[in-house]
Amino acid sequence: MNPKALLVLLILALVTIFALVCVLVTRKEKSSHCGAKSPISLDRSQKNKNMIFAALSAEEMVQVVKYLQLRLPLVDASQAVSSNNFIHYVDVNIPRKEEVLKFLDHDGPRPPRQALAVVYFGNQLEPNVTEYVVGPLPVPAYHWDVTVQKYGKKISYHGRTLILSEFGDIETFLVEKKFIEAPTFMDQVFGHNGSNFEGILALPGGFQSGGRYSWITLFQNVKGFFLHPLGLEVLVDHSSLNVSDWKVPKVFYNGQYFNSFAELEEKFKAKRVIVTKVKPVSSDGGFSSLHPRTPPLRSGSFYHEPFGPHYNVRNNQVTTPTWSFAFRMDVHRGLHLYDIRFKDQRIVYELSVQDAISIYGSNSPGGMLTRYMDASFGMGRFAHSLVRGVDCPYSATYLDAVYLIENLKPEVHNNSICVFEQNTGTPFRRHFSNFQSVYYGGLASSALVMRFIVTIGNYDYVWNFIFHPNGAIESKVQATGYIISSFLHSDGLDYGNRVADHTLGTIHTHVINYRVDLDVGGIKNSLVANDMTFETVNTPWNPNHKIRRMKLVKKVLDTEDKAAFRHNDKMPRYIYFAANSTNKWGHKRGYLIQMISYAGDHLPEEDPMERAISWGRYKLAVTRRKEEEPCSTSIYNQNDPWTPTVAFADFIDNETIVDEDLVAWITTGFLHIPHAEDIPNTVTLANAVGFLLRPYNYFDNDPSIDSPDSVFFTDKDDFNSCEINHIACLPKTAACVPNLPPFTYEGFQNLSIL
Ligand SMILES: *[C@@H]1O[C@H](CO)[C@@H](O)[C@H](O)[C@H]1NC(C)=O
Ligand SMILES: *[C@@H]1O[C@H](CO)[C@@H](O)[C@H](O)[C@H]1NC(C)=O
Ligand SMILES: *[C@@H]1O[C@H](CO)[C@@H](O)[C@H](O)[C@H]1NC(C)=O
Ligand SMILES: *[C@@H]1O[C@H](CO)[C@@H](O)[C@H](O)[C@H]1NC(C)=O
Ligand SMILES: *[C@@H]1O[C@H](CO)[C@@H](O)[C@H](O)[C@H]1NC(C)=O
Ligand SMILES: *[C@@H]1O[C@H](CO)[C@@H](O)[C@H](O)[C@H]1NC(C)=O
Ligand SMILES: *[C@@H]1O[C@H](CO)[C@@H](O)[C@H](O)[C@H]1NC(C)=O
Ligand SMILES: [Cu+2]
Repeated sequence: MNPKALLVLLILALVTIFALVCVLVTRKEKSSHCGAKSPISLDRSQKNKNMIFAALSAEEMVQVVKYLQLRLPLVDASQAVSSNNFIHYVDVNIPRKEEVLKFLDHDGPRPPRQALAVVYFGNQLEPNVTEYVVGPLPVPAYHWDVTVQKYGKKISYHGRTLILSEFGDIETFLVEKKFIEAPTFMDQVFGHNGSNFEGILALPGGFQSGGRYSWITLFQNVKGFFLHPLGLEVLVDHSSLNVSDWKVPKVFYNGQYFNSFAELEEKFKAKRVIVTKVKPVSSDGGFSSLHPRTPPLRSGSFYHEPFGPHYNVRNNQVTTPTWSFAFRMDVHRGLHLYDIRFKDQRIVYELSVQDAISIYGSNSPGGMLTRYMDASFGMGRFAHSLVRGVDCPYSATYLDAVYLIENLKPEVHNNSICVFEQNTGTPFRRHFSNFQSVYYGGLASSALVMRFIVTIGNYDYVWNFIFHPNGAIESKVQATGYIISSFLHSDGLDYGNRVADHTLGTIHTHVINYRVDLDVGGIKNSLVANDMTFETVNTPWNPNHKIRRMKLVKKVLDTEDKAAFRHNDKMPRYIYFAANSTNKWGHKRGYLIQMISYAGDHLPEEDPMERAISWGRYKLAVTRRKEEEPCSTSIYNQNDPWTPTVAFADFIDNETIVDEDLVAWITTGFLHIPHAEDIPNTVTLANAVGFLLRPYNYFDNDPSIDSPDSVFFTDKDDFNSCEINHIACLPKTAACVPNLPPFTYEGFQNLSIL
């Protein structure tokens, strides 16, 4: 063989070997996925005990429905109208705290598992709402009417929530019976054809118990319709359970009021109506469209967990090396967290969202009457599937929630809760030293986040519960989505900013209430305030000099009245739940409540419906915990706020709160004056409020010093080596292939379109 050919062969062989090696090496790298296994062991026996807090499973819901259907005269809830008897919803009924603690902490018996089933009895002489406890699950044998025991009175039927069929009936009523009374007006002004309107309902309806008088504001039926008001609003009297009795007592158009559509038609024909025509927009909504206006760039960053997640989720239990808690989704109030422990010590027995209300101002009737209480619509029920990589980090853990409401069948909300670890890219703590000696010590900020997002009509609320490495718990809610608008006319600018040709972004508040049942070092706590003052004293070493010396002010707030801080009250800057025990330094172990809020005023107290939202009076109120006071409000307050089923103000009756089981009711919120940049959507940035629960002499030092993620090295150390500094390992370990599942989304499946 000639040497040239040999050389060619040799080169070919080498190339082949090289190629093979390359393939093998890349294969090997491809298969080296990042640590998939969670390092957290779940063997602590506590875990399954916390199923006591779990939401009902779909099977349990089905059992409750079956049981009740056999015993009560009910129709299928998915087909029901208000004049029927039907199961409105089924949720879990959490046992009394005393029983739960006996079971969790003292090997007491497991309390029976029970459901709460709420039945609307519309088909009887005196319609009512009845709440039943149904148990024991999984095979129910009893149902008890607990309504009067729970609320101290019956729930009147006119306080019932609006069911989907009622919304549908109102639409049909308007389109089929009312709009046609003004055919010329509807055609010439709006080109109305029976399906190009969309409406929203202002609640509560009217001014006194018993009525349902709702203003419906009409919009162009396009994407983001909330921003396309037409100037037409209709008052519907839907008080009667018989749709044939419904009426339209008033019609509003462009600043003018009419007694009926017939009158509007007549005056329009006589040219006595001032008309402002709105140009129809395309079905994507034009300026309200969320469709990207720029082609996508392949960019963006995502969270990377080279070592796999540092948390574990099993059933209804979340565990990290330091934190653990149980959770459940409540159909009306969203996520409830229970038995929150740091290093195995319970800090919070329950942390739950109570309500989110929005009160509006406008020169249009619907806008000026709107006082929404979102719990009545359902902050769990309307928590839909989350979108990977946008709503939560791509690699987050996604959990399903199941609800049974206005249906006989449970409804699964796929991937509607997410859990993830968040590195915010800032130091949680750090110190650089070139004083005395040279070193660096720090800890990256890394927190565990649990999130769900609720969309009730126009708004999206992002609810976050965040667990920090120093034992702090953060609760944060962000608002985004569409604003609701009014038709811009006359003195509209007194009620907001103009954001489009005919659109007024109306002023409103977002006010949010949480219940926090803290158990700091045991269930018995006291509330203590620390603040500062300046005192004027002579300097001890020279009486000729005076100094203004800063000093601590300490106070035990010993009654409910002293522990209720009204919205505009000055509040001590440090306010904490104190245990009866002390830390190593002799201080009462405590947890501070620190609020982040820019709340507007909730509603003047002389307003006849104010008691229904009287939790809004107080930015913080601490009360003695009572089993009969589980919530600051009720879902029936929305439609009958004049005779509220639950009035929070009644909880504050000046009981002593020293060494008692205490609950903190925290109100936070913001005033929203919509502006051009709320179009098309409000951004979450800065529209974020909440509170922190922070240790205050609870520990003997900052527990984040024990974090295995801490970094420390001196000038003498080989800080480039993995052994000395775990951050140095990152480039190597993080070269693994992230375990990203394919993008899927099931949030549009089995969805009822509102
Ligand atoms: C409500 O109606 C149910 C079903 O008819 C009945 O059992 C219950 O006693 C009523 N409640 C009150 C308070 O009248
Ligand atoms: C009514 O008008 C809208 C918008 O122009 C159109 O999309 C829709 O198909 C029309 N509906 C009927 C029933 O004509
Ligand atoms: C509803 O009201 C209409 C008219 O007032 C009446 O004819 C009808 O019988 C009522 N229906 C029921 C179910 O009461
Ligand atoms: C939608 O309904 C079907 C049939 O009832 C069910 O198999 C499926 O799991 C549901 N999907 C979701 C996301 O709930
Ligand atoms: C819901 O989500 C889980 C993963 O979280 C997935 O396995 C399942 O197929 C999804 N769909 C349904 C209908 O449950
Ligand atoms: C609080 O501690 C004191 C002193 O140790 C004790 O006498 C008292 O009983 C304790 N109170 C409660 C409610 O545990
Ligand atoms: C509340 O109770 C305290 C002491 O228990 C008492 O001094 C005060 O007058 C009471 N306040 C009201 C408004 O009753
Ligand atoms: Cu807003």
